[in-house]
Amino acid sequence: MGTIVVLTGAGISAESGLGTFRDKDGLWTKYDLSEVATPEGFFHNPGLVHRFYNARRANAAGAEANAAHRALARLQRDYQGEVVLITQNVDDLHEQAGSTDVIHMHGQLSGALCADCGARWPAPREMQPETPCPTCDGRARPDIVWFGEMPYQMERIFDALAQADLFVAIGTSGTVYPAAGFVAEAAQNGAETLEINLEPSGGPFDRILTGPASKVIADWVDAMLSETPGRETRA
Ligand code: BJW
Repeated sequence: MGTIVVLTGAGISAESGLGTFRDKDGLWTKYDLSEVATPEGFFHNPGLVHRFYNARRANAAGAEANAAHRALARLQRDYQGEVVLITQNVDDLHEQAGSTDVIHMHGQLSGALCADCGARWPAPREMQPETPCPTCDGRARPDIVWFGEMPYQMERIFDALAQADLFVAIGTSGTVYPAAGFVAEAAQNGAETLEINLEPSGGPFDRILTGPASKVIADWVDAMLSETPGRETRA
């Protein structure tokens, strides 16, 4: 028992048909990240950025949670200790699988944010440069954390990393900070660290399980729940 902190990345949604960023055929092989994932890119060409995120929103709307998302929801529900779920993903597949209180540190496709007054509201299916902020009539942007911006809920994340007995990174290449630094932070605080990935990212983990998330996470969750016999509430 204890506190498990799980960090997920694009790899967990890959088997749901959502592309990763840095794999072969990943999004950053087709788009220039400085054009679509920075505030400067948005101010320079808001139409391009809206088209990029409108397409991502449409893809995500058609995607279904996979066995990996469902296994993590089962862990959150049945594990007797605390499970803190942090995702870098902007889709809602963890929630679709039944997870609650997910920390979306890089924002969500379902949200809109005013670039002028900071108001937030549910994103329409399609946003355009002309989409007005309902509060101040200013410029609407996707509620996504771009390069150079501060990820969300960092205080809560660092509190969780300080409490962690086990830190697990799933399907993330460990190239984007601050998320890439969580493993070192958790280890420094005394947590055991585990990576689950198709292939090792090269990060400083104590243990690594390789293979597709849908299979490896389901097996790992089974093992975690069977370590505390009699405490699992559902088969
Ligand atoms: C599978 C699988 C399967 C595939 N099963 N696995 C120099 C040094 C250090 C830092 C910086 C620096 N220069 C600039 C920075 C900071 C910058 C940064 O880190 N840059 C690096 C590129 C160097 N970071 C920032 O600007 C962040 N803000 C910030 O730092 O604020 C200051 C701060 C200071 C101190 C404390 C706190 C804050 C903001 C970063 C915003 C990232 N935004 C993006 C795009 C927006 C979201 C979106 O459009 O979706 O977020 S970039 C993109 O990368 C996206 C992702 O969330 C993020 C991480 O990607 P992820 O998830 O790891 O995906 P991939 O594709 O890289 O990897 C997929 C993995 O899955 C692979 O490992 C596969 O093997 C695996 N896989 N199939 C299991 N079936």
